[in-house]
Amino acid sequence: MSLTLPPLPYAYDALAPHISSDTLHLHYDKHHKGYLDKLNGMIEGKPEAKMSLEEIIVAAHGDKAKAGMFNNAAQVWNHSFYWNSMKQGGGGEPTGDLADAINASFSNYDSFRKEFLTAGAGLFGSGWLWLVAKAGRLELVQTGNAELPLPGGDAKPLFVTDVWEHAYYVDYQNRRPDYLSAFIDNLVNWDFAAKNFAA
Ligand code: MN3
Repeated sequence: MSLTLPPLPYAYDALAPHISSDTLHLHYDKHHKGYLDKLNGMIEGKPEAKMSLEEIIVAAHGDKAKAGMFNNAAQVWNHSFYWNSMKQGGGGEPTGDLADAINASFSNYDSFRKEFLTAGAGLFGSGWLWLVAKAGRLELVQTGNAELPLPGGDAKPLFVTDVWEHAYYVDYQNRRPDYLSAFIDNLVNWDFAAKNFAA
């Protein structure tokens, strides 16, 4: 049985003008689906074909012989998490427990926002910027390439920002900082982050 992609949780033009329909078509239809198709090809006829996506990620992580499988599986998972990390009319300050946790961990929302922008701009090459909850505190975590806070591990992801160039190049060319501000000010889905925080 092969794995399938969850549908994009909104219309292709829902995030415009911050992320264009062209970018979402390219990113979801080509990149995300590309990772899934490669993964399905790799697991066909193997024990992994009977595992969940999360089980494949954990089993292949750190195994050099399964680096390709890990990379494609993690990229499938990361992108699904990324789509849910954004919404139309998102961004701005969170409320409730999440706001309290942001204040406790980063002093205040403005410091959090500044750290987010600095961490995203400072991530060299391709990767992901995560807000995670770890032992009751929130942290911004950068990961390279397909790496992620492992499912079932001690860091629980709340939201993620894709900082691979394909996520922003069509709309922002090399202006990654502009993409990062659009993400945090206009797109981040705090409801999704709050649901993950409470889980
Ligand atoms: Mn991507």
